[in-house]
Amino acid sequence: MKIIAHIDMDAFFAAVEERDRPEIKGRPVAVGADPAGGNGRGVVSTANYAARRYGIFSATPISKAWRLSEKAKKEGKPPVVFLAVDFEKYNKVSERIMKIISEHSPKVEQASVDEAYFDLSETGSYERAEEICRKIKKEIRRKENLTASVGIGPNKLIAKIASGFQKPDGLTAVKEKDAEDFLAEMPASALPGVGPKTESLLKSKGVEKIKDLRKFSKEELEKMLGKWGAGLYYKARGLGETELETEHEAKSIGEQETFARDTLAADFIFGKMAELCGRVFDRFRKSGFRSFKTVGITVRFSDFETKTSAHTVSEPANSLDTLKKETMKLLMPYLDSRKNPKKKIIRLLGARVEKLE
Ligand code: TTP
Ligand code: MG
Repeated sequence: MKIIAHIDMDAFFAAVEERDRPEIKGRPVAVGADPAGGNGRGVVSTANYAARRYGIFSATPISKAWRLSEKAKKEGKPPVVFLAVDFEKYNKVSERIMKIISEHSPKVEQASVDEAYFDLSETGSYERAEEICRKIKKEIRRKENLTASVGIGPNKLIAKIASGFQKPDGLTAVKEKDAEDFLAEMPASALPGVGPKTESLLKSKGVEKIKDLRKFSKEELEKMLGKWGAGLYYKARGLGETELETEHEAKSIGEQETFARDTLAADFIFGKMAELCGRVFDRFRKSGFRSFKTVGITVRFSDFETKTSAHTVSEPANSLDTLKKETMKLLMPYLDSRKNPKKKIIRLLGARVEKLE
């Protein structure tokens, strides 16, 4: 059983500043561009929860944030404390938080400065996974004096939506059997990738909630939204990726070779590609990695135009055969009109494997 967790720090930049400046405790805070007395350009990076009650959020124009603060002041409420962004400081805090998480999970994928996915499958139960998440939250509070919200689920999609479900300082676990119900009443925009544009298109088709999306077939969604629509079909049912992309996996092993003479002779090119695959596979075998999921090629034409293609296989692979087969499939279109309509001759070929585990 897969158990994936997602952690997201609460009002991250603002929370760090509040922690470091006891004098502003309890005040609304906006971290971002200089408001310059209402004439500032740029936007708010983030606002703490008190400032959010004034209508100030990430990406709110700083001039508007200033107006909202002035308005609050007139109403006798505390004005907003405006602070500049200190990336260096937040990055250091972020590193320490990631370290805490990695001490409790064998596999961590940092997704942004304040969020990460981590694998808790080894715990074997949701109860034990929750326990570990409570420990992580406690440790972050003790060591960094900050709060985080955590979600636990059968995949990254559910974990992420669950972490946002009870903010701030939340912990929400959604088991696989409950995932569909958990999503049903949420707005379609709760699904990652559904921005304002898609949202209004969906509304015009009568889709408000995630459960409304389930009335459409995969093909209908694809027609409506393009290739990406098929993904939404699965997301609406709570299905998502379970493999985390750790830095380890982001590594790749590749080989390339410039030909002695530029050519478009298929025999020669396929022969070279087979040779490159052999070299890549040799290094892969010696690397200690056990599988690869993505195969990629590079083609440089005689005019130095350089193209790359990659394909991710559905199951982790570990054979030279798969590597050869996939690179040949990627290579073929460069030998004919599909990707080489001007019949340009080739000067260099490369092959690589990625997403190593
Ligand atoms: P988020 O996790 O999206 O926001 P947050 O941590 O401030 O608040 P929440 O409690 O809702 O999670 O983003 C993390 C940090 O990234 C945020 O503190 C500031 C920065 N950020 C920007 O600079 N611009 C943006 O538009 C967003 C969304 C975030
Ligand atoms: Mg956050």
